[in-house]
Amino acid sequence: MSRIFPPVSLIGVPTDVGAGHRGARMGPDALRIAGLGEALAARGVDVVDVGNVEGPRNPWTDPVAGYRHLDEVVAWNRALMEATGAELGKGRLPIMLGGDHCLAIGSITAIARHCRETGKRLRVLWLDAHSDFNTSQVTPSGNIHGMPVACLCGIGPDELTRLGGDAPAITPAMVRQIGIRSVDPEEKKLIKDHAIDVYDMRYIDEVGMKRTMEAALEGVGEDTHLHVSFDVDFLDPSIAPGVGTTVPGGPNYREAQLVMEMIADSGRMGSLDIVELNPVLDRRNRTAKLTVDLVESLFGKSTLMRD
Ligand code: EXY
Ligand code: MN
Ligand code: MN
Ligand code: MN
Repeated sequence: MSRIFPPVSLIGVPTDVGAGHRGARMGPDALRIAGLGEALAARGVDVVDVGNVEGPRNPWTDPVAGYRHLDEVVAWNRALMEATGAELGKGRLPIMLGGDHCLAIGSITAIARHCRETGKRLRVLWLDAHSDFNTSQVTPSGNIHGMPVACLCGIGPDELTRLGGDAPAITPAMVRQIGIRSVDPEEKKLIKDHAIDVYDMRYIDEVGMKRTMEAALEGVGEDTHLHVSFDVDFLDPSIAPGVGTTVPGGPNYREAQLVMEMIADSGRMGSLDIVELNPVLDRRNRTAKLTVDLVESLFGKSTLMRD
């Protein structure tokens, strides 16, 4: 079944100001060198690479009041929010090439505004080893890539929670987290208090990835804008070593392919973050190449023989 996909805009976001390691700033070019644009074009997708968003250099300083590089994170996310909104306004599917996961604050703030304007219901699939729901009071690191979901749900500094004007940008009910296996103790309390739907690796072990995805995609329909925030550390480090915060025991290649193919089958993906790829920690760009392979499955490449 060859499906027509919306036109795509690649937006490079070369920053690691939210991370505890430097190097994710080279993620956009690693994905380009791995042939992301060419691979999608070969599938008949109309792809435009709009280049990179610009922002301040990484000052590489210690956290202040529980936030590392807050001003720089705000500047990058403000610029990305504008760039994401511009591509959505043209009816294109923005793919954010990260860069660390703090960038999801800017992309999802823009996507939530687009959904309000177009009357769509937003569903966020958060593919990650981490819940990214920390706050300045409980963070173990001060790294804002561990905080985007909390910020998007209105818990964080006004400069980030109100990036798009109103707060919260999204509600916890819009979020489904898949692949979670590393949550800090206080963060776990916040996740429970806000009733975020988390499909952790224990759940996936027990019920399998097919049933997990059926549950996470429950209720997704014609009126849904599905945003996929794909943190590459979602994957087991044995297949994806090129990330800054590896956690053993992630989904294997086939489970990851099934996740992407079931998202493609829904036909509702309207935007995608690809984050936390760190070429400094990779081996001959293999993690970027795997990521491209998985993104092709988001655009209809399938191992299904009955098509
Ligand atoms: N929970 C830890 C922290 O907040 O520092 C680790 C967060 C890693 C976040 C990466 C992007 O997924
Ligand atoms: Mn749209
Ligand atoms: Mn993350
Ligand atoms: Mn992560």
